[in-house]
Amino acid sequence: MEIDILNTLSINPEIFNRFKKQGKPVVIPGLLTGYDWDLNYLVQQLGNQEFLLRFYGKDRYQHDKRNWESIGSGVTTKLLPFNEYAELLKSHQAHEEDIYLAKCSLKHTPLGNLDYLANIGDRLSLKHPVSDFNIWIGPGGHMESLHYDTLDGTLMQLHGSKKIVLFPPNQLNNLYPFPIWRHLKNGLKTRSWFSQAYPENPNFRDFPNFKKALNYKYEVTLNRGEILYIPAGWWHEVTALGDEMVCSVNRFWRVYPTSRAIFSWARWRTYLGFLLAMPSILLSLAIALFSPNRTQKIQQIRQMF
Ligand SMILES: O=C(O)CCC(=O)C(=O)O
Repeated sequence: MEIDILNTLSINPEIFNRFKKQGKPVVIPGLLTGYDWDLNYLVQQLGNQEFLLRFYGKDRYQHDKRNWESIGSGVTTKLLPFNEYAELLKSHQAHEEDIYLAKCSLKHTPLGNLDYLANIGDRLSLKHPVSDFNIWIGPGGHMESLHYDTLDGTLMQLHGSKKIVLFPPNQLNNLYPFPIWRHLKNGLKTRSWFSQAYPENPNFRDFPNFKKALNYKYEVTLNRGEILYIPAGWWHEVTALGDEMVCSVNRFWRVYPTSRAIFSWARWRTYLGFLLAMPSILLSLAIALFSPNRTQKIQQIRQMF
Protein backbone atom coordinates (compact mmCIF):
# COMPACT_ATOMS: atom_id res chain seq x y z
CA MET A 1 0.00 0.00 0.00
CA GLU A 2 1.10 3.54 -0.61
CA ILE A 3 1.61 6.39 1.80
CA ASP A 4 -0.29 9.62 1.04
CA ILE A 5 1.72 12.52 -0.34
CA LEU A 6 0.68 16.08 0.46
CA ASN A 7 0.27 18.36 -2.49
CA THR A 8 3.18 20.84 -2.32
CA LEU A 9 0.89 23.78 -3.07
CA SER A 10 -1.60 22.98 -0.35
CA ILE A 11 0.72 22.31 2.59
CA ASN A 12 -0.78 24.00 5.59
CA PRO A 13 -1.26 23.05 9.25
CA GLU A 14 -4.97 22.34 8.77
CA ILE A 15 -4.39 19.71 6.13
CA PHE A 16 -1.47 18.20 8.02
CA ASN A 17 -3.54 18.18 11.26
CA ARG A 18 -5.88 15.60 9.71
CA PHE A 19 -2.96 13.17 9.51
CA LYS A 20 -1.77 14.07 13.00
CA LYS A 21 -5.22 13.55 14.50
CA GLN A 22 -5.65 10.14 12.93
CA GLY A 23 -1.99 9.20 13.50
CA LYS A 24 -1.49 8.47 9.79
CA PRO A 25 1.90 8.72 8.02
CA VAL A 26 2.27 11.17 5.16
CA VAL A 27 5.04 12.39 2.87
CA ILE A 28 5.51 16.16 2.83
CA PRO A 29 7.44 17.46 -0.17
CA GLY A 30 8.39 21.05 -0.85
CA LEU A 31 9.58 22.30 2.56
CA LEU A 32 13.26 21.42 2.08
CA THR A 33 13.68 21.86 -1.65
CA GLY A 34 17.12 23.06 -2.73
CA TYR A 35 19.13 21.79 0.25
CA ASP A 36 21.71 19.07 -0.30
CA TRP A 37 23.86 17.86 2.59
CA ASP A 38 26.48 16.00 0.57
CA LEU A 39 29.69 14.70 2.14
CA ASN A 40 31.73 17.82 1.29
CA TYR A 41 29.14 20.05 2.93
CA LEU A 42 28.99 17.83 6.02
CA VAL A 43 32.79 17.81 6.34
CA GLN A 44 32.80 21.63 6.14
CA GLN A 45 30.10 21.93 8.80
CA LEU A 46 31.03 19.13 11.19
CA GLY A 47 34.82 18.89 10.70
CA ASN A 48 36.47 17.45 13.77
CA GLN A 49 33.43 17.33 16.00
CA GLU A 50 33.06 13.92 17.58
CA PHE A 51 30.08 11.63 17.11
CA LEU A 52 29.20 8.25 18.54
CA LEU A 53 29.24 5.76 15.66
CA ARG A 54 27.38 2.46 15.71
CA PHE A 55 29.36 -0.57 14.53
CA TYR A 56 26.70 -2.95 13.24
CA GLY A 57 29.13 -5.42 11.62
CA LYS A 58 29.08 -6.93 8.16
CA ASP A 59 26.79 -9.92 8.41
CA ARG A 60 24.30 -8.93 11.10
CA TYR A 61 21.38 -9.39 8.70
CA GLN A 62 22.44 -12.90 7.75
CA HIS A 63 21.58 -14.00 11.29
CA ASP A 64 18.29 -14.90 12.90
CA LYS A 65 17.35 -11.75 14.81
CA ARG A 66 16.42 -13.87 17.83
CA ASN A 67 20.15 -14.58 18.27
CA TRP A 68 21.12 -10.90 18.25
CA GLU A 69 22.87 -9.80 21.43
CA SER A 70 22.32 -6.11 20.65
CA ILE A 71 19.96 -3.93 18.61
CA GLY A 72 19.78 -0.28 17.47
CA SER A 73 21.55 2.02 19.90
CA GLY A 74 22.43 -1.05 22.02
CA VAL A 75 25.19 -2.08 19.55
CA THR A 76 28.92 -1.41 20.01
CA THR A 77 29.68 2.31 19.63
CA LYS A 78 32.81 4.41 19.34
CA LEU A 79 33.42 8.16 19.50
CA LEU A 80 35.12 9.43 16.31
CA PRO A 81 35.69 12.86 14.72
CA PHE A 82 33.38 13.41 11.73
CA ASN A 83 36.38 13.84 9.38
CA GLU A 84 37.50 10.30 10.18
CA TYR A 85 34.02 8.93 9.55
CA ALA A 86 33.96 10.77 6.19
CA GLU A 87 37.16 8.91 5.25
CA LEU A 88 35.54 5.59 6.20
CA LEU A 89 32.62 6.44 3.92
CA LYS A 90 34.89 7.48 1.04
CA SER A 91 36.98 4.31 1.28
CA HIS A 92 33.79 2.20 1.63
CA GLN A 93 35.06 0.73 4.90
CA ALA A 94 31.85 2.09 6.45
CA HIS A 95 29.90 0.06 3.84
CA GLU A 96 31.88 -3.11 4.47
CA GLU A 97 31.58 -2.95 8.26
CA ASP A 98 28.16 -1.29 8.27
CA ILE A 99 29.19 1.70 10.40
CA TYR A 100 26.34 4.15 11.02
CA LEU A 101 26.24 7.64 12.50
CA ALA A 102 22.79 7.35 14.01
CA LYS A 103 20.53 9.70 15.91
CA CYS A 104 23.26 12.17 16.94
CA SER A 105 22.12 15.54 18.21
CA LEU A 106 23.03 18.55 16.03
CA LYS A 107 22.61 20.92 18.98
CA HIS A 108 26.25 21.90 19.43
CA THR A 109 27.05 22.01 15.71
CA PRO A 110 26.60 24.75 13.06
CA LEU A 111 23.69 22.65 11.68
CA GLY A 112 21.70 22.77 14.91
CA ASN A 113 20.23 26.21 14.42
CA LEU A 114 19.12 26.48 10.81
CA ASP A 115 15.94 28.44 10.12
CA TYR A 116 14.77 26.15 7.34
CA LEU A 117 14.78 23.18 9.73
CA ALA A 118 13.40 25.12 12.68
CA ASN A 119 10.51 26.48 10.55
CA ILE A 120 9.21 23.02 9.70
CA GLY A 121 7.54 22.64 13.10
CA ASP A 122 5.62 25.92 12.53
CA ARG A 123 4.67 25.06 8.95
CA LEU A 124 3.11 21.81 10.18
CA SER A 125 1.91 23.11 13.52
CA LEU A 126 4.03 20.58 15.39
CA LYS A 127 4.44 22.61 18.53
CA HIS A 128 6.25 20.56 21.15
CA PRO A 129 9.57 19.05 20.11
CA VAL A 130 10.75 16.34 22.47
CA SER A 131 14.22 15.99 20.94
CA ASP A 132 16.89 18.06 19.24
CA PHE A 133 17.40 17.65 15.52
CA ASN A 134 19.21 14.32 15.18
CA ILE A 135 21.41 13.48 12.23
CA TRP A 136 21.58 10.02 10.59
CA ILE A 137 24.46 9.47 8.14
CA GLY A 138 25.40 6.14 6.64
CA PRO A 139 26.51 4.09 3.69
CA GLY A 140 24.04 3.13 0.97
CA GLY A 141 22.65 -0.31 1.78
CA HIS A 142 22.50 0.30 5.53
CA MET A 143 19.24 -0.80 7.15
CA GLU A 144 17.67 0.23 10.45
CA SER A 145 15.56 -2.76 11.29
CA LEU A 146 11.82 -2.84 11.91
CA HIS A 147 10.82 -0.97 15.09
CA TYR A 148 8.43 1.65 16.42
CA ASP A 149 8.91 4.84 18.46
CA THR A 150 6.63 6.14 21.20
CA LEU A 151 6.73 9.71 19.89
CA ASP A 152 5.63 11.27 16.60
CA GLY A 153 8.62 11.67 14.28
CA THR A 154 9.52 13.68 11.20
CA LEU A 155 12.24 12.15 9.03
CA MET A 156 13.76 14.79 6.75
CA GLN A 157 15.76 13.58 3.77
CA LEU A 158 18.79 15.76 3.00
CA HIS A 159 21.00 13.63 0.74
CA GLY A 160 20.21 10.47 -1.24
CA SER A 161 17.08 8.40 -0.81
CA LYS A 162 15.70 5.89 1.68
CA LYS A 163 13.18 3.10 1.33
CA ILE A 164 10.81 2.89 4.25
CA VAL A 165 8.56 -0.08 4.96
CA LEU A 166 5.78 0.64 7.46
CA PHE A 167 3.08 -1.23 9.35
CA PRO A 168 0.30 0.32 11.47
CA PRO A 169 0.36 0.06 15.30
CA ASN A 170 -2.50 -2.49 15.37
CA GLN A 171 -0.19 -5.06 13.76
CA LEU A 172 2.05 -5.19 16.84
CA ASN A 173 1.30 -8.83 17.70
CA ASN A 174 1.58 -9.99 14.08
CA LEU A 175 5.07 -8.44 13.86
CA TYR A 176 6.56 -10.47 16.71
CA PRO A 177 8.31 -7.85 18.84
CA PHE A 178 11.12 -9.06 21.12
CA PRO A 179 9.67 -10.10 24.50
CA ILE A 180 9.69 -7.44 27.20
CA TRP A 181 11.31 -9.73 29.82
CA ARG A 182 14.53 -9.72 27.73
CA HIS A 183 15.23 -6.25 29.20
CA LEU A 184 15.73 -7.85 32.59
CA LYS A 185 18.64 -9.83 31.20
CA ASN A 186 20.05 -7.43 28.57
CA GLY A 187 19.02 -3.96 29.79
CA LEU A 188 18.66 -1.77 26.71
CA LYS A 189 21.09 -3.77 24.56
CA THR A 190 18.13 -5.59 23.06
CA ARG A 191 14.83 -3.81 22.64
CA SER A 192 11.24 -4.95 22.87
CA TRP A 193 10.14 -2.31 20.35
CA PHE A 194 12.00 -4.12 17.54
CA SER A 195 10.53 -6.97 15.48
CA GLN A 196 12.14 -10.41 15.49
CA ALA A 197 11.19 -10.94 11.83
CA TYR A 198 12.58 -9.63 8.55
CA PRO A 199 9.67 -7.93 6.72
CA GLU A 200 11.20 -8.59 3.27
CA ASN A 201 11.97 -12.22 4.05
CA PRO A 202 9.83 -13.40 6.95
CA ASN A 203 10.22 -16.87 8.36
CA PHE A 204 6.56 -17.94 8.21
CA ARG A 205 7.26 -21.21 9.98
CA ASP A 206 8.28 -19.42 13.17
CA PHE A 207 6.25 -16.24 12.61
CA PRO A 208 3.03 -17.48 10.94
CA ASN A 209 0.96 -14.38 11.76
CA PHE A 210 3.41 -12.20 9.85
CA LYS A 211 1.38 -13.16 6.75
CA LYS A 212 -1.57 -11.21 8.19
CA ALA A 213 0.64 -8.15 8.78
CA LEU A 214 1.71 -8.18 5.12
CA ASN A 215 -1.85 -7.17 4.17
CA TYR A 216 -1.17 -3.87 5.96
CA LYS A 217 2.34 -3.23 4.66
CA TYR A 218 3.12 0.23 3.28
CA GLU A 219 6.22 1.18 1.35
CA VAL A 220 7.60 4.55 0.31
CA THR A 221 10.80 5.94 -1.19
CA LEU A 222 11.81 9.17 0.52
CA ASN A 223 13.84 11.40 -1.77
CA ARG A 224 15.99 14.41 -1.00
CA GLY A 225 13.89 17.37 0.11
CA GLU A 226 10.99 15.22 1.34
CA ILE A 227 9.79 14.69 4.90
CA LEU A 228 8.03 11.60 6.22
CA TYR A 229 5.72 12.01 9.19
CA ILE A 230 5.90 8.77 11.22
CA PRO A 231 3.24 8.77 13.95
CA ALA A 232 3.99 7.11 17.29
CA GLY A 233 3.54 3.35 17.26
CA TRP A 234 3.95 2.95 13.48
CA TRP A 235 6.51 0.26 12.71
CA HIS A 236 9.20 1.29 10.25
CA GLU A 237 12.24 -0.29 8.63
CA VAL A 238 14.54 2.22 6.93
CA THR A 239 17.04 1.30 4.19
CA ALA A 240 19.54 3.74 2.64
CA LEU A 241 19.37 3.34 -1.15
CA GLY A 242 22.23 3.40 -3.68
CA ASP A 243 25.90 2.97 -2.97
CA GLU A 244 26.91 6.38 -1.67
CA MET A 245 26.44 8.28 1.57
CA VAL A 246 22.82 8.95 2.60
CA CYS A 247 21.86 11.61 5.14
CA SER A 248 18.66 12.47 7.00
CA VAL A 249 17.69 14.49 10.03
CA ASN A 250 14.84 13.58 12.33
CA ARG A 251 13.03 15.15 15.22
CA PHE A 252 10.56 13.71 17.71
CA TRP A 253 7.40 15.52 18.84
CA ARG A 254 4.89 15.16 21.63
CA VAL A 255 1.94 13.05 20.48
CA TYR A 256 -1.25 15.03 19.78
CA PRO A 257 -4.05 14.46 20.46
CA THR A 258 -2.94 13.03 23.81
CA SER A 259 -5.58 10.28 23.54
CA ARG A 260 -3.42 8.71 20.81
CA ALA A 261 -0.63 8.35 23.36
CA ILE A 262 -2.81 7.26 26.28
CA PHE A 263 -4.53 4.47 24.37
CA SER A 264 -1.34 3.13 22.82
CA TRP A 265 -0.37 -0.32 24.11
CA ALA A 266 2.93 0.05 22.20
CA ARG A 267 3.79 3.00 24.40
CA TRP A 268 2.93 1.31 27.71
CA ARG A 269 4.83 -1.85 26.88
CA THR A 270 7.89 0.29 26.05
CA TYR A 271 7.70 1.98 29.46
CA LEU A 272 7.47 -1.45 31.04
CA GLY A 273 10.57 -2.46 29.07
CA PHE A 274 12.49 0.58 30.39
CA LEU A 275 11.43 -0.31 33.92
CA LEU A 276 12.70 -3.86 33.56
CA ALA A 277 15.96 -2.53 32.06
CA MET A 278 16.59 -0.24 35.06
CA PRO A 279 18.71 -2.61 37.23
CA SER A 280 21.00 -3.29 34.30
CA ILE A 281 21.22 0.43 33.35
CA LEU A 282 22.10 1.41 36.93
CA LEU A 283 24.79 -1.27 37.05
CA SER A 284 26.33 -0.03 33.75
CA LEU A 285 26.24 3.52 35.11
CA ALA A 286 28.08 2.48 38.30
CA ILE A 287 30.71 0.64 36.21
CA ALA A 288 31.05 3.68 33.90
CA LEU A 289 31.65 6.04 36.83
CA PHE A 290 34.71 4.05 37.91
CA SER A 291 36.02 3.47 34.40
CA PRO A 292 39.10 5.37 33.05
CA ASN A 293 37.11 6.48 29.96
CA ARG A 294 34.14 7.60 32.00
CA THR A 295 32.93 10.35 29.62
CA GLN A 296 32.64 8.06 26.61
CA LYS A 297 30.96 5.32 28.65
CA ILE A 298 28.37 7.72 30.08
CA GLN A 299 27.70 9.14 26.62
CA GLN A 300 27.18 5.59 25.36
CA ILE A 301 24.59 4.97 28.06
CA ARG A 302 22.80 8.29 27.38
CA GLN A 303 22.67 7.52 23.68
CA MET A 304 20.71 4.34 24.40
CA PHE A 305 17.59 6.32 25.34
O1 LIG B 1 16.90 6.98 9.09
C1 LIG B 1 17.09 5.97 9.75
O2 LIG B 1 18.00 5.18 9.52
C2 LIG B 1 16.15 5.63 10.87
C3 LIG B 1 15.23 6.76 11.21
C4 LIG B 1 14.20 6.39 12.22
O3 LIG B 1 14.11 5.28 12.70
C5 LIG B 1 13.25 7.44 12.63
O4 LIG B 1 13.28 8.54 12.08
O5 LIG B 1 12.43 7.16 13.52
